[in-house]
Amino acid sequence: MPANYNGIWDIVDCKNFEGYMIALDIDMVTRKIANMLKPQKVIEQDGNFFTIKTLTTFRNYSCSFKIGEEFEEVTKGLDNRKCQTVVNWDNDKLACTQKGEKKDRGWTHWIEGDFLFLELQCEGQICKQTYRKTG
Ligand code: VL7
Repeated sequence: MPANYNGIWDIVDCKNFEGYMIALDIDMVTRKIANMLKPQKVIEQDGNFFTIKTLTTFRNYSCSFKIGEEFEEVTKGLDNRKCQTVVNWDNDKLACTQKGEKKDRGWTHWIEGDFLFLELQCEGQICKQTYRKTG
C-alpha cells in the first residue's frame, strides 16, 4: 500500500522560494507577489493517478499524472516552459523529474504524520516547503 496523499494541505513553512524562482527566471515583480502567497495543495490520489492543485489568491496551477508515465508538462502561469515530466514512487516519496531547458529540475513530496513536505529543485536551487493537513 503506497502512502495516501489525498487531502487539503496548507503551507506553514517555506525556505528559498526566491532562489528557486530566480533559477526559473521569474521577474522581480512576480517574485515579490509570489513570496507573499500562502499556497494550498489539494491532492487527489486514486491508486497511481494523481491531481495536485496548487491554489493561491494570485494564480492556480494544476498537474495530473500517472506514476511512471512520462508526459508533456506546460508550467502555465509559472515559468511557462515545456518539460518532459515523470513522477515515480521512491518508497513512499513522490519523486518528479522535469526534463527540459532547465537542468536538474524536479520535485519530491513526502508525508510525516499531518505534515506534507515538498522540495522543489532547479539548477542547484532547492526550495523546501512544509504543509499541514487541514482537510
Ligand atoms: C510549484 C511556482 C514560481 C512563478 C506565481 C506564483 C504562483 C502557485 O511544481 C509545483 O507543484 C508540484 C508539486 O506539488 C505539482 O505541480 C508548483 C509552484 C512553484 C514557481 C513560478 C511564480 C508565479 C504560485 C501557483
